[in-house]
Amino acid sequence: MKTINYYSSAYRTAFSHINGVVIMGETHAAQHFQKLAKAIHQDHDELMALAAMEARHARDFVGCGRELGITAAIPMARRLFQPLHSHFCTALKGGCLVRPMVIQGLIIECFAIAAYHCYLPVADPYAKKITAKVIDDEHLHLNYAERWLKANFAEQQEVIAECCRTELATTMTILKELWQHLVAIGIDPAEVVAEFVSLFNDTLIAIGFHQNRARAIGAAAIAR
Ligand code: Y39
Ligand code: FE
Ligand code: FE
Ligand code: FE
Repeated sequence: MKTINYYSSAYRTAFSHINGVVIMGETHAAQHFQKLAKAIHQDHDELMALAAMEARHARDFVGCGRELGITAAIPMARRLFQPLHSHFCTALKGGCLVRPMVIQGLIIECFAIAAYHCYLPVADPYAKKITAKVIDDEHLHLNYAERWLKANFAEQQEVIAECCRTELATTMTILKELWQHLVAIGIDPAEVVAEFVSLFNDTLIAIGFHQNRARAIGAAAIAR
């Protein structure tokens, strides 16, 4: 295991950008689950509980920056998440639940789990404890979306597939823009991509896609 100097200026600049993306992502995630709670009455309380976890994550990751004496770079993060967030909001306003569920519950959650998992071995001791707990929560969020999409799979599979094609491309753009910052904090971005594609593939199969179609959806995401 290589040693990381959490106090080098290269580490701190990169961490500031990654920390900004994480805080922005968690803040959006909290809003997204609140909006879903309003739209899916039968699951209101469960979704509000997930929203509360996301708000907690945002606060906890602010604490990770504070611990290192680093301020998050928010403007870049806001720009990176803007497309996913606006696609989420536009679909929901148009009365669609499937797309918002795919964007937040499948794509963003799989991205979070893959990225946080790759971050764990290179995190400072304070952030490591927090990240480990956060990962457990993210699995609950993914699990909720998996159940919901599985129950709606028969009527919605084409919408789900199309939404994955569009939004996976959006997500890969975020990852590409973060590439050098990830490298600078000790994460191999190619490993994040590999873990993401693998987890996403398993999730597509769990909600009802046949193996070949699941693999094709994932392959299209990384081909661009
Ligand atoms: O469901 C969630 O909590 C997702 C919002 C969070 C997204 C996190 C995005 C992570 C990007 C790179 C992190 C490298 C450690
Ligand atoms: Fe979270
Ligand atoms: Fe909005
Ligand atoms: Fe989450």
